[in-house]
Amino acid sequence: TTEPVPAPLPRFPRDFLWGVSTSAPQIEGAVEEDGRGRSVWDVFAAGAGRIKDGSDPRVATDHYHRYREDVGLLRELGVGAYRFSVAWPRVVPDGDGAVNGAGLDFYDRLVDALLAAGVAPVPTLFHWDTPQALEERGGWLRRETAERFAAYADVVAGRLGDRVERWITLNEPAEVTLLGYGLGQHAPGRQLLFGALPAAHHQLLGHGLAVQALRARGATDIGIANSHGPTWTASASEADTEAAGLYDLLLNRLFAEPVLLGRYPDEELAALLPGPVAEDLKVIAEPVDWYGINYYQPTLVGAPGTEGAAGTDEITGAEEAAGTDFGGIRLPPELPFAPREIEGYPRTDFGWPVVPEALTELLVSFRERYGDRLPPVVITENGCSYEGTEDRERIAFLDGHLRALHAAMAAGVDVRGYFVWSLMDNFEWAEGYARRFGLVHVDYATLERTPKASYRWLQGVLREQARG
Ligand code: GBH
Repeated sequence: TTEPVPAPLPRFPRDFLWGVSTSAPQIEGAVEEDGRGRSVWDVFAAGAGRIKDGSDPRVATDHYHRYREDVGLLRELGVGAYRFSVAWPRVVPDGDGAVNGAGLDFYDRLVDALLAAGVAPVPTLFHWDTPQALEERGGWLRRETAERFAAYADVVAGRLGDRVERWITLNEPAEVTLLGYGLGQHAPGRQLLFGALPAAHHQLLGHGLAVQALRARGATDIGIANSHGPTWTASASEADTEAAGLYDLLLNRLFAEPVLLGRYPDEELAALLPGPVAEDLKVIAEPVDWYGINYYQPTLVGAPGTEGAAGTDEITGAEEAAGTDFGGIRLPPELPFAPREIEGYPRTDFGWPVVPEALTELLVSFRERYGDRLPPVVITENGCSYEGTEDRERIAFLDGHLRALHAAMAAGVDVRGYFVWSLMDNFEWAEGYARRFGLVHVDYATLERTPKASYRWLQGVLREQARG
């Protein structure tokens, strides 16, 4: 079959930052090597039935041993930047106390290899791998964890700060709160529902304290990577409008507004949070140099109830009582909102709707909501899961989202960079290795890396953008 020749992408600014993202627990493996401590994901995955394909992150893509090859793939791809995460339990095995020099050495080697390849390192300090020892003392439900996180941030900046310019504090505290502490479908597997809210506050506090620690080490280019997507309302009914508003509050505004505006979006909700909240907000609102957004899809939300709830099409009464299926996540029926199926768009292998224009909508709405309080934006993750190495669907996905991003920029949103999730197939959390988000295919039997069609495509885009 002859494929239509795709129209060239619009031109992005010369200094636009092009990158790809990964995270330590999803790629590194080597979980017991060189003094690394256990993370909540090691422990969670070891529990029966937690990971859908019965796998675990012990080997993952073996990046810890193969990072030189992976840096070669980055160089060949032609990206200007690589977003990876530093594993907290590699650097501070117990989360508190002794620093593991051998763990820091790995990131030191990685950063040097990246710089030698002409790729700017963009470390994220926390991508969900809390040291298990801290979790056993309450994890992010406790204030102490925020303080320990800042101490760890200081250690990493002390070692890498002479070569790293851009830093990211946290990845998606919303997911850790909801999936990890609220619903128990991610590590640490706690099912506290609204009792998970302290984990949101303490992560945000940890972010603010880490910004201060990085600044004290001279860092001038700091951001956070929050997950956001537009919330679409199922109908104009009062019940649906209220439910969608609450969802938007919890998944978008709760994590954006403390950072950008120095306040929580709702008084009642703020009253549920621990600590001297007003004082903490001053720390949380420590200015960032840019705001990172991970975008995957919009969410259509209505009031709970059976009608039209996502995944209920062919479901029996008993299954329905267990809740609705939300992109692989089971939501319990007692939540005050219910995601619905979005009809009329293609879907990824994961079942997530592909809606590029919702990225434009999201960015324009952020600009409208937050005005000049919104610093320059970087898309710190965007991508999709599809099988195979001739991944035309991934190319269409990325092409569509880059056009949507450009449209937001043309509409006046200051966007400085775009990172594809992910460089290579990896450990997709509770899904195990079954979902493939990579530009590079990984054969998990041999750990062989094979660039997919999308990798070649992006390589062409980057060459094209670099010209003229
Ligand atoms: C990110 O989280 C993570 O940062 C990254 O580690 C992970 O590998 C990657 O994305 C891919 O999952 O039912 O269609 O509405 C993603 C956060 C929140 C995105 C839930 C998808 C539900 C899809 N996700 N959302 S849908």
